[in-house]
Amino acid sequence: MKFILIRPPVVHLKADFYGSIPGIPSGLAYLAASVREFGHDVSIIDAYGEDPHRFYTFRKRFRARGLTPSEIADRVPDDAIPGVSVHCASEHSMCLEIVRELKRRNADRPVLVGGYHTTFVPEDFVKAGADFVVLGEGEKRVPALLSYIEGKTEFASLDGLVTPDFFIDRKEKYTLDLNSQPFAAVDLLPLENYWKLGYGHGPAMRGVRYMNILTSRGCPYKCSFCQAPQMCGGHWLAKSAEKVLEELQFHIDRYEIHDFHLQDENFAIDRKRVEDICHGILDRKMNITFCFPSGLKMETLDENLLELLAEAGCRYFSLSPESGSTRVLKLMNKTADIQRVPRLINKASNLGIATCCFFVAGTPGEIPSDRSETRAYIRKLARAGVEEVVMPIMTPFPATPSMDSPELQGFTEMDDLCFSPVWRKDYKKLDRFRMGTYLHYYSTRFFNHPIGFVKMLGRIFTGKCRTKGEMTARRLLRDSLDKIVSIGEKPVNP
Ligand code: B12
Ligand code: SF4
Repeated sequence: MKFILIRPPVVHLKADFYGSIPGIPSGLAYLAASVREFGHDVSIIDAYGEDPHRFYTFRKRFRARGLTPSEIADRVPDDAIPGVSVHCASEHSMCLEIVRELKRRNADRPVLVGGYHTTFVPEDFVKAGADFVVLGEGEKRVPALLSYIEGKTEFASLDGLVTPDFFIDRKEKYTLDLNSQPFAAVDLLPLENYWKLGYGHGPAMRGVRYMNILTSRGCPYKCSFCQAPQMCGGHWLAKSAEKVLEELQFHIDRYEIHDFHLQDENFAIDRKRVEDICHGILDRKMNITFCFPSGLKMETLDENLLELLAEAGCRYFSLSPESGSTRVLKLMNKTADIQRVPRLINKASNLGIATCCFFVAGTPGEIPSDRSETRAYIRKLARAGVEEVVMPIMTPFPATPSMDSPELQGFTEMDDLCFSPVWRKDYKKLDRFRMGTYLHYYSTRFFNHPIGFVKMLGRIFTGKCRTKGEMTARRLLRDSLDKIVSIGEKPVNP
């Protein structure tokens, strides 16, 4: 059966300055590989990757990049089953529109929907015309569903599925044996377009080939603002060190890749596995660099492990203290020992690894003294050598305790759930705090690490970026140019 996976264009609120980290859709490529193993003819329409420099206005308030819903539908032949992938809340309306467009073109053809975000809000997609919304991981569920559509299996055997008539909850959450899964089908993606961009999930350089891979999935922690506990049921699944080394070698041999972005939510939970991977990279003389754009858990690191990671080629990682106030960390149900972070940052800096720290402003219950503590803590990190700090403003996500928080009400649509929630009553105050904190961070960095600061400016200029912030500065310049070139595009569904 012909199955076409659709990655929507990247969409974000025009007002959300931070809302559009573009990157290789690796989750989709892993899914495509698994479905292909069942003998289906799988392809991917990567609506962002195919035309990443084209901007258009979507529903007045949003900016989209890539193909329009109508252009996407044009590319789906009548004999193929389309499957729309919805990664995050900001893609909600865009994906509804893609579903509607597909149904307008051919009402009889089943349309599938799945992805991280839809797992929590499947109903809207069914209302828009989707015939099947797959909940959770797709590797087993999509082949089973295609087999049902082909008339080969019974409906009763399906799991984790929403249709106009049924809601079948997931019996299993994150139970896949990752070692038995194929490597991502990145051959179905416009990789050259991504490499030409000069930005990715982790710091990337124009023309330098890199690959996003996942060596593990899930997370055993239960932070109150995060959907991961619901998505993965508290499980953490990992590929063996041997399998990870095989995957790295595959990309080195096939695509001449020497830089990897490891996107795991929790790469280092199993210390022995990390050590085996690092020793394997060194023993096999892979000569690679790698980074952790989704972050490492501070509890899983110490100075010895950092030395080994650096020797194996680690060049960047982020940590998520989230707040400098232990009171706020409790409110978040975050089990983070933030006192160890400055030491880890300092060690990483001495080893030549660039580091980033993530914070969230505006946790319900946060008071001015908490924000002062956070700011003071960030200055401490700046002195320790952290090379960038990122501070989104808290937004609620479906199925998290934060979603019910009275302080986090006021959004009108799912698409408003982004890292600059302009609809929050206290948004202006929080945004001022965020901007002020960036100023504190950069001035402390400038006074304590003037050479590092000047080098940073040099890298933004030359494009040899070490951090996401440097890369983002370049991207914003490039985006401005693209927007000028794209002026005159007809707005879609204004
Ligand atoms: C890697 C990653 C990215 C990468 C790759 C994105 C991609 N499109 O693949 C990049 C860097 C590009 C990215 C960008 C963003 N991301 Co992101 N990302 C992740 C991360 C860390 C891992 C995702 C992953 O690969 N998981 C493993 C794979 C196998 O799972 P999966 O992708 O969900 O796919 C499985 C299922 O969902 C399903 N499935 C997927 N597609 C389909 C399609 C069909 C038809 C079917 C049936 C099934 C199906 O099957 C797949 C295999 O099991 C998650 C965190 C997490 N907890 O997962 C955040 C996460 C999903 N991202 C998030 C966000 C907010 C963003 C951004 C908006 C950030 C920003 N401010 O710009 C941008 C959006 C850009 C965009 N539109 O692509 C949030 C989403 C929250 C929400 N509900 O809105 C998360 C949860 C992180 C977080 N806690 O904040 N992201
Ligand atoms: S924020 Fe990170 S540590 Fe906390 S539950 Fe989510 S993925 Fe796990």
